[in-house]
Amino acid sequence: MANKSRVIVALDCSNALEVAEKVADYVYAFKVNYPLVLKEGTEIITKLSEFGEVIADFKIADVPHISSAISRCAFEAGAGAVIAHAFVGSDSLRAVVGVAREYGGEVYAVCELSSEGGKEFMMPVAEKLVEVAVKADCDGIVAPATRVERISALKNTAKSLGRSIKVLSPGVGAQGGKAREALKAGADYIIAGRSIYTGDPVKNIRNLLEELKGLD
Ligand code: NUP
Repeated sequence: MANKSRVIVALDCSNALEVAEKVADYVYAFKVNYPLVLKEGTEIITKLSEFGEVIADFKIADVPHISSAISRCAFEAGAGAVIAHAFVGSDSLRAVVGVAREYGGEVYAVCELSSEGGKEFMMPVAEKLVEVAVKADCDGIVAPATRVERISALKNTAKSLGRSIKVLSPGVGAQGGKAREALKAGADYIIAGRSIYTGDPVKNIRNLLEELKGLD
């Protein structure tokens, strides 16, 4: 992926292409989710890929052959990475990684959701989910910017298994997480949606990058 900044913009807005064009020079990648793709079709991934790398956040969580098929749709459309759920277990995750490798793509596994509900079922088993992700050879995990201590805990879990994995961290801005804190806690990239695309996206992302100045 291009290495322009450590910000991934979640394009959960109807004017995704317009926003992407405006902020392309400031972002590491774009992330698309179901609301946009269900409305616009996977062609939106192809169109967005002209402005930068696209991560398809389909939170893939099915039996292996269906998880593979979903991943293939994303990569065929031009995605550079997909997000899958780790809780489905090693077989599905391995299937997704297998498809990703055919396309030279990456897989990130959700280990703990950033929302409050993420504490109910995921948090108690998140370390175990990191282990599943590492063993399935995922490129990284998704961990919450809303609870930055969990970013360091989960990254350290991977390290203790002998793998240095990338951490994508959503929950910045509208969900209350602080980008700088998330990066300091060990996130490699932060994901921000509403706090960028609401209002003036260029002004918003410039302000965010200003906040992050001085971090490597
Ligand atoms: O734990 C997660 N939390 C989260 O918000 C995992 C995610 N993939 N996301 C996604 O990040 C969510 O689906 C949305 O696309 C984006 C956050 O958007 P915002 O809260 O910054 O607007």
